[in-house]
Amino acid sequence: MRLNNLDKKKFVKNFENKGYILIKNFYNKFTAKKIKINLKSFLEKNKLNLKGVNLINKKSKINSAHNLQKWKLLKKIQKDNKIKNIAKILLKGKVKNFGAEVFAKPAKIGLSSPTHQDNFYWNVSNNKGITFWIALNKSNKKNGSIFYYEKSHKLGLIQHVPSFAPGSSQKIDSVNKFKKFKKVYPNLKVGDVLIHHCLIAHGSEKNKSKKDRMGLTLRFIGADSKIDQRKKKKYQKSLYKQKKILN
Ligand SMILES: O=C(O)CCC(=O)C(=O)O
Repeated sequence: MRLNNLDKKKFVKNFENKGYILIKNFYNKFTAKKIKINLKSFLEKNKLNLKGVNLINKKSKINSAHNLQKWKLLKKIQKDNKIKNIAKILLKGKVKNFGAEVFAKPAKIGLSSPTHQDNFYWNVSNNKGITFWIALNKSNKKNGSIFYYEKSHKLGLIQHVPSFAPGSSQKIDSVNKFKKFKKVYPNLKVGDVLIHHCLIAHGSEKNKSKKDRMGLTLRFIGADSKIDQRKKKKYQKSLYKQKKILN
């Protein structure tokens, strides 16, 4: 995507106002399909010894995987200027790669992600962080698309509580806070990309439909961003406690 100065201003303004932005046809269908086939094959081969993977249905189906470092194609995608330039525009300067995840959400059994803000997990001190959510299947309200509370990033960081939900350990306890915010379920075609602010409240519902709903996420933070170690320790303690209770 090429943006001239005027488009850039509009693009950033839109993102900053709503807390997310949709870029249609970011990847053509052919490229998106290639990414999906390659990722699925990596996941199938490695699902039993991959760190941070959530399996369902007697461990045969992946719901989500939170550490894709060993996936060879990932580095290429992360370094692609098409992605990086947009991250630099939205974060207004140099950026650091902050990992990648897949939310595979298989048909009929895909789990929900409770409402949360990414920065409650990330602990980035200046709230300078974004996620690219790349649609590898069509995604809509029926098959558990991501939802956003539009403009909710303007509330700042909100207290979370343990969710005990696999793959999404913290949640905002009451969504009453968002009564005045519009809840949107963007409709995505294969290759479309959503980009969201690390403070926007978002989540997704179960996939009860017959269609898989796979999204690959790439995360970036500002090159000058620091991780708040005190908050990170608190978060890790909560994770550890939840794991102990669940096991
Ligand atoms: O894809 C989903 O269901 C949830 C994704 C999510 O929470 C995220 O990208 O931060």
